[in-house]
Amino acid sequence: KAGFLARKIHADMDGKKTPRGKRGWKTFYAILKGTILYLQKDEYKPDKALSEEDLKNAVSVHHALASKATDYEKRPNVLKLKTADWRVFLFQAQSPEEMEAWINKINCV
Ligand code: I3P
Repeated sequence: KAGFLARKIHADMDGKKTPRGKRGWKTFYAILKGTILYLQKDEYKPDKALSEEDLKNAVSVHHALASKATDYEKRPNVLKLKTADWRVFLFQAQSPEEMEAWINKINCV
């Protein structure tokens, strides 16, 4: 599964609220491959190697939980991802259908 997602980092690895200055929304081209959600700055190009930044932004969704972010009302089509290492991300999809598709794919990993 792949497509554009806007990401907001809500909590860091210790489960603590991500500090101000690092809480902004940023759009990525997301690709779910196996148990890894890759977040690339640019659209996927088969021949291009992943940059160091792409690798840093990659998230393991193994034992993670995705759900609709019902408590977040500022943007539509937002899902919440809680990872096994207690990070929390919000991801905004481009439609309600895309949001559902991402939630299902992530939870079926
Ligand atoms: C954040 C940025 C986010 C905002 C967040 C700010 O600032 O403006 O868009 O979240 O508010 O802290 P920065 O880019 O300096 O980290 P919303 O879009 O959800 O309002 P928050 O701290 O209340 O999450």
